[in-house]
Amino acid sequence: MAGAASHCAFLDYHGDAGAVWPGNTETALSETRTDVSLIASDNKRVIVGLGATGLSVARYLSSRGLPFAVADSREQPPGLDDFRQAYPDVELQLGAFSDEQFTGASELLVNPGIPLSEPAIAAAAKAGVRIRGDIDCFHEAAKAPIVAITGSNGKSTVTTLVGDMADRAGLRVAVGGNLGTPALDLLSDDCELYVLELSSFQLERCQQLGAKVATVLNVSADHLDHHGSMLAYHQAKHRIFQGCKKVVINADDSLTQPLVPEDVEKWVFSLGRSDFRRFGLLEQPGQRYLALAREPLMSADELRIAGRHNLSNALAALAIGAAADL
Ligand code: UMA
Repeated sequence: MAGAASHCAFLDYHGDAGAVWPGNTETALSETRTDVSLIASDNKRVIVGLGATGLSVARYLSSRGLPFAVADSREQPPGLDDFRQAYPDVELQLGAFSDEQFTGASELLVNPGIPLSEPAIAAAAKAGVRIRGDIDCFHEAAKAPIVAITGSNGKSTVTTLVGDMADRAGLRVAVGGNLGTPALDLLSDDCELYVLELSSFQLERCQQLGAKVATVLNVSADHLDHHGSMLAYHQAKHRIFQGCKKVVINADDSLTQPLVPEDVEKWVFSLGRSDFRRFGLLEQPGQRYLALAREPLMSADELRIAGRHNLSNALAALAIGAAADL
């Protein structure tokens, strides 16, 4: 059960585990800033931003008996009715964020739709509050391997293809993330493989992932209003490689090259020639094949998704499938 709002003293971590708003504790905060981060107890998690992700995080924390509160800067955020119905006793603060609201929390779980540069969140981070996202919760709970896919273009197509391939391979697979179902709502004890599409927004606040296979399909300028610069966007995307076991690289886009240790297994895809551990194109008289090394796998004409970009998407899915042992 989610904890209801607590009225115990702000620094009393032996009190009940209810969510606490530090609204009346400015004096205590300013006098004991160090103590606040030292006692970073488990009882002051705040979900920032409702929407589909916030609701999934609420369900996740609630299912584990972890107390939380919710803040959303809109008066009528998406998911409000569902939230109120499911968690009538959980503290919910609607309206503009303030620094005081967050600096006393132990952890903020921030919706991907909210930039981390939001002043109240930035102030909390500066004050030592842990900032995470739904994908961190997913990582700590998921028992099955994760295939993690990001990129500026094609990530939904490739995620869907890999999900279908895993399904055809007979695995109990769950597909979602930025695509459709929020990652936390996919969690299930009998799942054998998770295939996640992840956005740069989700990745920039993700502290751990540990995917079995991770890939950045391609990188071109996107969401720069959110990230502030191409460098920050690129860095966010590459957080997908944190702790991964195998990587899939697009040889046609140098911005996808990960900085990972030598011993991390690497698979490659390219619209150029196929090679060892490289899915590519094999030209034969009158025919072009998607291929691995010298082995033709299927005729490019048989592909039901049209366009050169989809040839690349299909090759990416094949490389990910091979890396994932499908
Ligand atoms: N909010 C605030 N303050 C703000 C901004 C937002 O409080 O300044 C609140 C909103 O009131 C709302 C919540 O935060 O309650 C954000 O809602 P949302 O609808 O933006 O987010 P979710 O419903 O949680 O959807 C998110 C993803 N949205 C974004 O990243 C913007 C969805 O991706 C994703 O499918 C979903 O989680 C499940 O994982 C959508 C998307 O557009 C499809 N993604 C971008 C893309 O693909 O390019 C990244």
